[in-house]
Amino acid sequence: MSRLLLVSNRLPVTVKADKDGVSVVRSAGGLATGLRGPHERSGGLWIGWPGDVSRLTQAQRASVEEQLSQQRCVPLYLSASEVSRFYEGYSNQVLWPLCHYLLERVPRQDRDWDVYRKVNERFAELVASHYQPGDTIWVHDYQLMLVPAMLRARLPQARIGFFHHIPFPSSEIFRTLPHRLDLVRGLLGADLIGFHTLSYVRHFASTLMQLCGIEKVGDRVEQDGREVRLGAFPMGIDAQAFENLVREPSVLEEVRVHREKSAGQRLLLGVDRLDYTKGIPRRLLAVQRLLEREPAWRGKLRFVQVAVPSRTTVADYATYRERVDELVGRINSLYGSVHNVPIHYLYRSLNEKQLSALYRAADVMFVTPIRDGMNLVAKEFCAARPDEDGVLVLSEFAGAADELGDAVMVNPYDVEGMADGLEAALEMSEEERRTRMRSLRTRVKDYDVHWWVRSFLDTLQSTPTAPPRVAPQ
Ligand code: ADQ
Repeated sequence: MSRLLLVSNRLPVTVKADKDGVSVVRSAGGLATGLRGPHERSGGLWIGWPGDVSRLTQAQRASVEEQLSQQRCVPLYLSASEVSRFYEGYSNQVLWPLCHYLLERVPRQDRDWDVYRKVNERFAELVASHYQPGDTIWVHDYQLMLVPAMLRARLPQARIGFFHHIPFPSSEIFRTLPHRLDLVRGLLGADLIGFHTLSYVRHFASTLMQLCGIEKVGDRVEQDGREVRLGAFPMGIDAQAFENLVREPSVLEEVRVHREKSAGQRLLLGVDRLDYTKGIPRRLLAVQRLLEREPAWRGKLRFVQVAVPSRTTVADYATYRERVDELVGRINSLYGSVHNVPIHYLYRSLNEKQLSALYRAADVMFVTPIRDGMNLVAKEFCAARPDEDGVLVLSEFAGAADELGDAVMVNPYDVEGMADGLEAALEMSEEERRTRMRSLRTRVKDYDVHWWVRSFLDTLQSTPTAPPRVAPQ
């Protein structure tokens, strides 16, 4: 196995400082878990931003560096202005809404491109300085779309992969970006460009045909005498870990408490980052609509919506939060009683055990993003159901919909249709619930995060590297 250099905007760690000193704690996220094995086995490095360390003393900073290096992580520090313009600015206020088809959220002034380019350049420089011949480089996500070509310029022979974690939109959307061509050329520096679904591959292929004048693009394209491969690699989760968690006695005890609290009621669950792509307001409206048109369900539904605070310094997220708060208040005031309310809204993060207990206790999991690259929550819910019960209601605009065909599929733009889907889920027979859940679980377990890492890296390893350059005579 060749040495793996992983590159992502954030390192898979959190730096925690308290009176006892600083510690660098590994993150539990899907990407971190899936890549941990190959990262350690290959003796490679993970390069990225460790988060804000500006308040640390010199000595604390040195301790962070030491701990990072023990975990084979290489930090790239971002200044406050880079965080605001590269991360919050171009990445999260331009590329994020655009790739999720929300053109009206993209600022009219094209401001932060220069810093996006500059930070991508800094990443490429740092990666190149750690590169050894024979290494495999794997770059992740939309914050670093220019890095592959910047690396190719520095390391013509390197084997470079890129994975795009969010949707790649229709070429008609993508072409509205003033810097569309730079971004596409940035990606084409890679040997393999991976997406979650075939339709994202197709959108990228039509973008190439439209912007670069390439006549026909299949699963590979010629670029500067090199072959660039495109492929769909749907990301999975660590299914076994979720299954193990929900068999733990402490988790089962929490499941029992949730069920007791919902006695006589059905437990519906929503779990998301508080992000405008996740479709929380429309989901709330669908619950409201069901209560409005079917009085029999009033007092019988307990909808727990957990939203983890996210990108809180971006103005659009603050407005979105107010909208969700307002809707929850309105629905509860309309359909609550002195004894209970239909919506239980938690604005916080939960740990894995709390999350798994909720997944396992829920009757219906409501995952209704208006667009989502994949959506791992939908898969986590299935993995957490070894009892083979529970119904997944899933947006057809989540990448996961391609794989999880046994969910109750809904269009998140159709509130009435979502209320129908919710009702169908609530009324589904036990036999049908089990048949659907069994098949969902098979898919989630067979195509887990380890499969995803293996299939991407195997394909990348099999791509021909650039032919050696012949030095001029
Ligand atoms: P995200 O948009 O963050 O990821 P998702 O795939 O659902 O979306 O992953 C969210 C993760 O955060 C899940 O592992 C979930 O358990 C956790 N989480 C969510 N709410 C939580 C809460 N309240 N408390 C604790 N944990 C919570 C991006 C893309 C997705 C793509 C992934 C991976 O937007 O489409 O699936 O990357 O490629």
